[in-house]
Amino acid sequence: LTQDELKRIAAYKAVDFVKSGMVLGLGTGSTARHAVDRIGELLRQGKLENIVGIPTSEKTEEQALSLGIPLSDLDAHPVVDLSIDGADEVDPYLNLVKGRGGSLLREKMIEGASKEFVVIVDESKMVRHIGGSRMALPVEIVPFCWRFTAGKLREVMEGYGGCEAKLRLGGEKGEAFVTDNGNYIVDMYLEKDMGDLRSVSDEILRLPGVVEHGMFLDMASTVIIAGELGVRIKNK
Ligand code: DER
Repeated sequence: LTQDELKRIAAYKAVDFVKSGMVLGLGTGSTARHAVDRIGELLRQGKLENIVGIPTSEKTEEQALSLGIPLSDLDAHPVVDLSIDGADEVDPYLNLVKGRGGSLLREKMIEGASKEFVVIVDESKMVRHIGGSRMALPVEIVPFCWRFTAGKLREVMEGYGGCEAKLRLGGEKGEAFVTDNGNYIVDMYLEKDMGDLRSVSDEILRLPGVVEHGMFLDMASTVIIAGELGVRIKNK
């Protein structure tokens, strides 16, 4: 099975949790894309009705619109019944790293407002400790004096084993990547396991130029893991 087939298997399994009448948080990324496709298909087949989707990115909004999924937002629905989204890393306590697609702020707002948050991954995303895999831990920051804020992030992380902090670049001219919210992203590459995730999170969020980071601590209620040997469902 290819990685994308595993992602689709996990995504379809998560859509089994969807009931007619639900307000759904629609995730962003290559795994969540399969879940949104599946929801659109079931709506078209009449197997699901009265669904309202809350997209976590402009990209997902476009996909959902093309599928005819009725859309709304958190202002109209401050409580979401169920969110389905991918993740970049999942630890044994269901803490996540997300945001390598750049949508972490809207994802965290919508998934934080959800009664249930089902994470869908292929088995390659499972880790012992989040942030330790030399992959990026994304932090959304305001563009104003971004070098200052990146420097402050490096300072904070000195206390947690140190990190490299790199501005995420987009476009062909190598200019800064800009999020749906008009902000920048600094990708932090950590030297070693951060240890106390909650205190790292609090220290990062206290920096004035920081908007949000990609650690989703104690937020997921279920993770669906698709692997070569089948699909596992792990609850909080
Ligand atoms: O950027 C994001 O938050 C995505 O949801 C990411 O965490 C998972 O993306 P993938 O399904 O394409 O691996």
